[in-house]
Amino acid sequence: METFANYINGQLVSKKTDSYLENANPATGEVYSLLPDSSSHELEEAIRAAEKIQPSWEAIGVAGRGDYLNRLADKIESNLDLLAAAESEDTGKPIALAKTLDIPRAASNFRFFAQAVSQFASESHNMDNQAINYTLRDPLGVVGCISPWNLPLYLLTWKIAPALAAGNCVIAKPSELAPKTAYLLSQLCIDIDLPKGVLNILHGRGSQIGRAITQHSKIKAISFTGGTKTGSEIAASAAPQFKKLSLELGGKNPALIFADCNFEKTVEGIIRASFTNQGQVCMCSSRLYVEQPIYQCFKEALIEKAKTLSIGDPLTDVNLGALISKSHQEKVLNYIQLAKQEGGTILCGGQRLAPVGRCEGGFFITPTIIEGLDISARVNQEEIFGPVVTIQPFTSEAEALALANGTEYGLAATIWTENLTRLHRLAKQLTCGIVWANSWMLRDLRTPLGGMKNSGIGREGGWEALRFFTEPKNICIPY
Ligand code: TXE
Repeated sequence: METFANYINGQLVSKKTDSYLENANPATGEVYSLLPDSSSHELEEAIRAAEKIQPSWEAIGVAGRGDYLNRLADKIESNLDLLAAAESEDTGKPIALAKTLDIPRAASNFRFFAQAVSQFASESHNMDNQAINYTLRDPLGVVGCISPWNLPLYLLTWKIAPALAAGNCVIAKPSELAPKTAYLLSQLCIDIDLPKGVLNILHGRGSQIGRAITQHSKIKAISFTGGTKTGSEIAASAAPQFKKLSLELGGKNPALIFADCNFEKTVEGIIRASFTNQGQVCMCSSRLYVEQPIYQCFKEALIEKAKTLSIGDPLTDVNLGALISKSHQEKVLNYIQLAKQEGGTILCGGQRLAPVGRCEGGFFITPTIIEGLDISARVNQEEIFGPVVTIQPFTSEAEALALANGTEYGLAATIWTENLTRLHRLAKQLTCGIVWANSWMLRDLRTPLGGMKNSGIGREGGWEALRFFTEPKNICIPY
């Protein structure tokens, strides 16, 4: 059995007591590793180390910090196979996806922010020739980064890279459901001699170590990606201390498909947007709205394509792997049952799958398309976070827009049309943080990423992330 350790003050620290959590491989259902069930004791140690080193981490300047981040990126790239295999083992995702998306993106996160911080500038304002104002942007000190299980290393590094680049020291908590690549990252930090205490990685339960991080008075900001319910708990516990908060939460993302779309390209795009990573990406499309004239043929083409998707052992060449856990599989299956009770028709999929062989005990669900549900149905309102989409026709642009905006979430939307004027018109009116036209998950790391309404507050990416992880101070000097 593999046993992971925390990374505190530059060292791998095993728990002294026997309080460890079990970690399963979702593709087989078997427990294969143990992780520390950390508590406030470990947190205090990590905060002491982070506070001690922070002034010198800030003092080495952007070039010095960028150098460390670039070295981490190099290490991630040279360990691509190891990290991709670990991510697949921990999450059940196809290894090819980990190799082409998760791990390369983790390296890019470090490279991007190493460079971005060297260009990060503050404004100055000439005040009618009376005075000059300029803004200093200092690091916050010690910050907390809490990340989920769906894109483990990708999202962990998306937070720690800008935090470190801006001169902060970090207490990071990866998801207890997918801790392995974070543990491997600590080893890479040791390999590059990252100064002790700059980054600390504490494993364990959200309700214990996660909560302790959000409540600790020495932690000045929390960057969190995860479920909306958890986000609201974090907001409530951080508010009395006026901590800075960036919350990237759930989504119920619409796809608006117009009759003038590029049909083939749209079918391909919607399949990818719906089922990548078993639908466990907060940006995944989950509500498909199709213009009436092409509804029937689009639906048929989509079902046909969904049925060709291969699903099974993530170490083989498959389109879909396993869902993260047994309880998550149950949750998704319950939503499929609920869809039937709410009057929906399952057009394809909707079943638990038990592949023969090694993955017999894994948590698989076939790609599912559901028709006939009203916008008010719970299945159309609540985040399912699995390979499940609903499909419905619309007859006018106004109706499409009302449906798209008709949930409490506001993360991402896609619009599929060749009409540029319509595209601009709709994009402006959608109440969400990101709109993709004729594409999905095309990501430029300079752009703001985040959601409106129950999808969170704040934005990550580019200058937004560097602004979040710094405190602006205005200096006013009369001429
Ligand atoms: O996420 P949690 P869960 C959605 C998705 C999923 C649902 C629940 O719908 O079904 O959330 O998933 C830590 N204080 N998303 O329960 O609990 C936790 O340990 C501090 C959307 O797995 O939000 C983990 O590290 N931290 C999503 C992280 O929060 C706490 C990605 C996320 O876990 C905590 C994942 C607490 N009180 C799930 N409780 C997205 N937006 O991409 C938990 N944590």
